[in-house]
Amino acid sequence: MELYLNATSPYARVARILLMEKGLMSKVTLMWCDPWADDAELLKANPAGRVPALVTAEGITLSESMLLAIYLDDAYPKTPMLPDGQRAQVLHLAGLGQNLMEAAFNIVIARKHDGHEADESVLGQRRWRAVKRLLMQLDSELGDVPPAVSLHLGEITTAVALAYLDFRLPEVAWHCAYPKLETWQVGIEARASFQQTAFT
Ligand SMILES: N[C@@H](CCC(=O)N[C@@H](CS)C(=O)NCC(=O)O)C(=O)O
Repeated sequence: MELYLNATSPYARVARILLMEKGLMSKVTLMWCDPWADDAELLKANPAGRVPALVTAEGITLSESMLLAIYLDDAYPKTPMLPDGQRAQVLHLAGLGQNLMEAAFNIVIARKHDGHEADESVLGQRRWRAVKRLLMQLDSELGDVPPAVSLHLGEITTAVALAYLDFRLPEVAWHCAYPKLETWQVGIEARASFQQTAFT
């Protein structure tokens, strides 16, 4: 398999962590690229020009981090990331994490193109309200959950989204507002798959 990625994409980090947690890294070549530069090889793998993109061992191209997760669990069932019997709960958490990632990413991209004034636009304010509501909900759901023994897609997506906030929007300072959520996050971030994929 080939995984197209860069070091700053939260979506690509989710895909890489999935591969690591499932013990599949020896089957994957990491194809580092700049998705913003219309990289020709990336465009072949994903005409949208977005990372992550995965080329399967059979040469089938896949995009969208959540779809990659579904494919990987189906093709390589060992260490499932969408375990049977917990699927609704896992997908629920993955949705919250993905929405947090999306809101934060859109704030960052809007700022990159239009400056910090973008935060004041109708869409910018809507994104910020979403970030605040999602953090509150994640704290209420995860604040008392003990650190995971084996990770699932919901935990990976949420922990990467929180790490992305620290990386790109540290002013959110969610650690102070939600110390119990911070304890949960610290437990997940201690894992080798998170340590080895830290944002740079
Ligand atoms: N929904 C997609 C989002 C992927 C995405 O937005 N990736 C960004 C990097 S964080 C990208 O490649 N952006 C380049 C572009 O939009 O042209 C997923 O879950 O994989």
